[in-house]
Amino acid sequence: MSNAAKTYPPSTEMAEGAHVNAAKYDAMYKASIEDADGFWREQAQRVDWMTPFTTVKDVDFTFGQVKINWFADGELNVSANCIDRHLETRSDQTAIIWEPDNPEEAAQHITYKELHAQTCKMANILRDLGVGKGDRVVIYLPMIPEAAYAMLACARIGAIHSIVFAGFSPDALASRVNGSEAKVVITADYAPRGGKATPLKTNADQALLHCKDSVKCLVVKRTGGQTTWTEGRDFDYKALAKDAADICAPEAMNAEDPLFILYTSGSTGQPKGVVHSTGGYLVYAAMTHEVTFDYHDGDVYWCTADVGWVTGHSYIVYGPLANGATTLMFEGVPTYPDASRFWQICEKHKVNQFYTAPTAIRALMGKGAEFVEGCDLSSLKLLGTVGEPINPEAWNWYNDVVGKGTCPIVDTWWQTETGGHLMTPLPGAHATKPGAAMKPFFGIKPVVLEPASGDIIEGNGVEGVLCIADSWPGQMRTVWGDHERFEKTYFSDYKGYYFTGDGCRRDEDGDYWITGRVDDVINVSGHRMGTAEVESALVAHPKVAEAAVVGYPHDIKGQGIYCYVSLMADEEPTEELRTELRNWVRTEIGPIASPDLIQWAPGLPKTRSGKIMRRILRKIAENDFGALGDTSTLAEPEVVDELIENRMNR
Ligand code: 6R9
Repeated sequence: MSNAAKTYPPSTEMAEGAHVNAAKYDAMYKASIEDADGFWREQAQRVDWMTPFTTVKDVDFTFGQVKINWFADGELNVSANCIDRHLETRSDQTAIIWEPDNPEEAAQHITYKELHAQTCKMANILRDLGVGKGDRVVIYLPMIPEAAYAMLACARIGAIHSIVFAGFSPDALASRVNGSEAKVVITADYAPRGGKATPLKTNADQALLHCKDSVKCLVVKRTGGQTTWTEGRDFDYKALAKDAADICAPEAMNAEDPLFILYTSGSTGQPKGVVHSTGGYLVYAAMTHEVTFDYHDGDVYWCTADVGWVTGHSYIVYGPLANGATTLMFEGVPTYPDASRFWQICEKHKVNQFYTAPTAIRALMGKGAEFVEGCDLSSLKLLGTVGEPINPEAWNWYNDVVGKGTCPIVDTWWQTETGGHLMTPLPGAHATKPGAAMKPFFGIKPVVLEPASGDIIEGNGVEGVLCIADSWPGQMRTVWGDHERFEKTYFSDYKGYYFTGDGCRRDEDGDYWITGRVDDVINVSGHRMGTAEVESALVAHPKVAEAAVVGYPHDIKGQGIYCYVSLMADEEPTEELRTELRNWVRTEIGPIASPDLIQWAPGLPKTRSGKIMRRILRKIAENDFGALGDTSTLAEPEVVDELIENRMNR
């Protein structure tokens, strides 16, 4: 990418009307770094406190004694902040617009008053099922309003939710129910998506076979389709909601009490439970939602993510609702019934801010501009992207075809761990460049480090690994049940810093570009996947002796999953076995982990100490084997020639 990328300055209208313009950004950023306490003390007033805090920040990034506390002696309730405090002025305003999978089915407009009643009902039902403050609840739901009610109901009674993406397998669900020792799983009979319906309850039934008998199952009947029922364990949500009281007093929670756990992939081992706090998280989600998307009262805002991912937590539910926004929730997929669905919805609900992922943009770009051009997109004011680096071609299409050159694009870089945006251009303050995350958000101190030495690289026109030098309120607090793993993952490689796992470039102008993961995490359609997870699924198959998994460039998904598989002696490498392995991984983890390419590997390139040389496997998968680099430490160099000869990505 050239350093002289084209830049798109904010329009005069944006610069004048936005919450933050260039001068304000500079002054606020300076204040946020020089006086973090003062800055966040003021920003924390955007939420209502039941007990005001006296201390703001109490943080130590020293490996071995990491602690992160924000507003630690304050008390608040997230559900009351997202609902109750708006009732005086917004009770009849739409809080959630729900657009079902099937466009023939009616959309729902849920007002703040209704959201209050539904959340209270759900909260009372959970209490009746024995859930109390600090207990865990796993949510395994499609994109239906009940997902938001469930999240807010947990927050209301002080229970900690852990959402499992509805596309995950029964095995993945079971391991998260057990890992968090949840008391209740909330699921639906079926999950309609793209005209098909996933039998979620059947998946939950299978998962619960591997969980404690005491775990209860609350079932939202979305389609009314047939399911099996275990009396005493399964409860019909809609039947219970009819009689449940629609008021429920919100619990006073400490700012540092966990709000939720969200499992995410890392470079080693099984997914870890990222823990987010109540106070700091909400302040940060609310502020970033308002400022990054320049959300104004009366706007209709739509984030296309699933609530199973962090983006859905912060930018469908908590951030927007804390701000009293109207947030759209979509059950379906961008290409059903056809590739104009997103734009139909924008037209139908007069969406003002639209936030999606590069993989969706690329897929829709491939279908042609005519699907966009038939729709009236004049309501759009701003576009956003998240999840992976966006290639300039997709950025330009988004800008020209969707935004008609009049909508700023905010390319928001952040992570499950960060709770909210860490780097993004602000629409009224910064010029944008296709593919750049541009500027740090308030309070964020990015540092670029030399990968090997960990030395700080100063100046512009430089590249290295990206760390953050100090805490921000939305930062994760720990790994559920394993604080040591938290410290080791994020604070041990580069002492004194939070290590993001991403590489980055600071260009000649001092603007930031994320270059992708520097660890063994791959990004498939914006979904994080640890190569170790796919490998351990593969080697769990009786015919597989060894497996190594790497990412390779994929036109639509960003990265595809490339597997090198060594079979047990006497096993035949057949097409049927390939299909079997693909299906195996889908059932072990979920369809998003489905291998794209499986290469039979009689041997894997290893060092003499037995370490698989992934660098070489990555190059072969990228079809870039001319540049294999140093292979002198290989135990058997000839296995490389064999792998190149039979490579799958030509
Ligand atoms: C929010 C979310 C985090 C990883 C992150 C990075 C990649 C996310 C990006 C981006 C370039 C962006 N990523 N946003 N890369 N530009 N705007 O996606 O969280 O699922 O935890 O993934 O995604 O590699 O480290 P999560």
